[in-house]
Amino acid sequence: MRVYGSATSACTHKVLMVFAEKGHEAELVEVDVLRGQDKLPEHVARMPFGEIPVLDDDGFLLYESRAIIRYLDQRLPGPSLTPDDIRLRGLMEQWISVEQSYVSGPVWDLVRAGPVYDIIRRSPAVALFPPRRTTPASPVHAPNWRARSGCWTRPWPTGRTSPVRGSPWPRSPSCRT
Ligand SMILES: N[C@@H](CCC(=O)N[C@@H](CS)C(=O)NCC(=O)O)C(=O)O
Repeated sequence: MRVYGSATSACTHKVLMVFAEKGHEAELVEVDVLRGQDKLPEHVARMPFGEIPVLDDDGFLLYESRAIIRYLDQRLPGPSLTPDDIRLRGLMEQWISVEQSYVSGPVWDLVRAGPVYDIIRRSPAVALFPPRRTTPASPVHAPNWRARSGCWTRPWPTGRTSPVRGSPWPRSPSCRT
């Protein structure tokens, strides 16, 4: 199987980690986001939103990292990564949703509003498929929770203060330590 993605992309790592957990290898085809290669027609033909990663399973193309990891878990032999217990499965889905809603999405909003994305915007490839309009950076609700203790141990990916306005992250009310 082939993964169109990038060695520097967390969304790609997520997919490659599932391959590793299942004991399989994938061919990684580098699509350099910083050079706008994800906006080139050949990649947009695979992924209409012009992003990575995309899985190619013998001609069957699948995009959206969370769809891909669920597919691979069923498609590949090896230990199941999805719990049988309905409550544990509920918690798994909860954390997948939290990651999508409060981490990846807001982080990419920040990237799109920041200097790194200027490099992408200057890429000639981007003219072919303009990236999504950026929204003003809002505080990113991307705390690294200590699961289930109700205690945010690392308020922001960058440390104790918000990368946006330097605002401190409030302690969670249920934090006991
Ligand atoms: N919902 C997509 C998001 C993928 C995504 O954000 N990919 C990033 C790289 S990690 C990307 O391609 N960004 C380029 C852009 O937004 O222009 C998924 O989970 O696969």
